[in-house]
Amino acid sequence: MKSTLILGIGASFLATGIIHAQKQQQTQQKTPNVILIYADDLGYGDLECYGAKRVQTPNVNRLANEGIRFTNAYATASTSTPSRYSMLTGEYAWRVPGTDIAAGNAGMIIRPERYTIADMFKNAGYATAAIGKWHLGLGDKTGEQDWNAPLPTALGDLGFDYSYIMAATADRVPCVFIENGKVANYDPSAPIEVSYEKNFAGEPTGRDNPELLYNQKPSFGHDMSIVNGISRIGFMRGGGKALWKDENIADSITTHAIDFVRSNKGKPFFMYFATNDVHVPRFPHDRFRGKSPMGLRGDAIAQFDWAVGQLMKTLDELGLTENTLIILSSDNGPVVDDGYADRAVELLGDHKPTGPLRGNKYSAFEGGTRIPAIVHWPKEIKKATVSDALVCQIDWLASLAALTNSRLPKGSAPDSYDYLNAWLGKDNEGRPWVIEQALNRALSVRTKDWKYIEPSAGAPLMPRENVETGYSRDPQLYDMTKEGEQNNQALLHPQVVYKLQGILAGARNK
Ligand code: NG6
Ligand code: CA
Repeated sequence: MKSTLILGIGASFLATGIIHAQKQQQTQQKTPNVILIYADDLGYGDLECYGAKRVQTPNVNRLANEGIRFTNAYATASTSTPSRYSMLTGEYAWRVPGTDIAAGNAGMIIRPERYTIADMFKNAGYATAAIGKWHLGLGDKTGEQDWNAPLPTALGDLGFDYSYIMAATADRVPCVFIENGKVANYDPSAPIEVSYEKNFAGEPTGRDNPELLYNQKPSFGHDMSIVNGISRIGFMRGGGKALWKDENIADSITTHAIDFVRSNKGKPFFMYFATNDVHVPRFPHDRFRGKSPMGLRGDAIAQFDWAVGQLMKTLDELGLTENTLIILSSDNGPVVDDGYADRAVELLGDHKPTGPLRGNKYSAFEGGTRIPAIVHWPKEIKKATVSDALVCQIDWLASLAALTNSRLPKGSAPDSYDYLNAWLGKDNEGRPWVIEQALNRALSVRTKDWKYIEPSAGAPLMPRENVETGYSRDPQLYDMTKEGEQNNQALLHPQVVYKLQGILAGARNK
């Protein structure tokens, strides 16, 4: 009797202990949820908290006011595919052939065996998702996808439990969402065919049938298949009910992101939320038309901000805001005319998409790769901090692995280092150097004081985009403590050039 009583008390004590521990785990779950909000072509000067005056971005302002805003944060490249490749794998894209701007029918660029940031989170017990723009290929081989069947190589192989993505960009076919490796809302009455080589017999194109372009016309390029009254890059036929409507892309991906958060509110989750905004064709929903005096480009920024607000609202409602680490950034710098006649140039006014920086998307100059970056994690970081630390997206993998106490497999993420303290505002230095990749694969290296751009072939101007590339056959050295990239000082400081060339050579030969 006595012993039973003791046993009974012991058991109930034990049970209370377990319940208590479970509760604690729920309320004090140590490792936070992680959301990467990855905008497309959003520039250093495109947000109010970075000085924009002609567009309002209240939801991003909130993240900056409650978190850390970085002034020296970098994407690894000035275009999408290499930036995303590097960010998700922790390996510089310039080490790997076939990582330049991908066609919509490219095969999967990140091979299934490669360790990704999603693998890391999955192994750490997180639910994982990729939602929005993908642009890293799908299926086993370029051009050989059967879009009417499950794709053999998709994001499930890369550590993402759930995915709802656009295969490439909004201006590239196929114009359908892919959910867990299958076309979403697949329409069996309209089988999908895709080619980047030739048109399908009898199908109209933007070049031959401009009268069919009822939503937007190209300013250059983008004159192949017509979907939703907008001509694109590449040819496609079919799709039917599965074809997206450009005005609903932000709504679709935001809704799927919210659903993912809601259905995983009880466990830690990692979500890569990659918006289509503000890439071309810019075609925001009617609700955002006229939100800025800058026309569709400004309205697309407002739409991006709205999507951020919807996510925040969901986290607030679920009580998850406090322990969710949000990193908001962009894949590369901005460009104003990227090939559609959306009046972005005419309506720009005195808005400066790159803020004070020279160059744009595609460039070796800072405008190509220095991007907005904001970190929000109320539980751990100081409010309204501005950090000048030198940081790069290549380090997200190793830094977030440190956060989750993950050990990375040998040989994985070779270029990613743990700069968690810099990303959380606890270290104001960050990296000793950052490497930036331009469209022509020229590399630059930035230190706190200097920027070196290696010599490369290529025109100094992309005339259609009106973009200064920063390409030159001469080595370029700029003093970053003063005027930015204005006066080439390479001849004045040969020893600095030598040192920075050494950093590049060291990274290349690693
Ligand atoms: C360019 C496209 C541009 C954009 C870019 C990729 C033309 C004329 N230009 O080739 O519109 O799609 O590729 O942008 O086709 S990125 O942000 O995805 O890298
Ligand atoms: Ca981009």
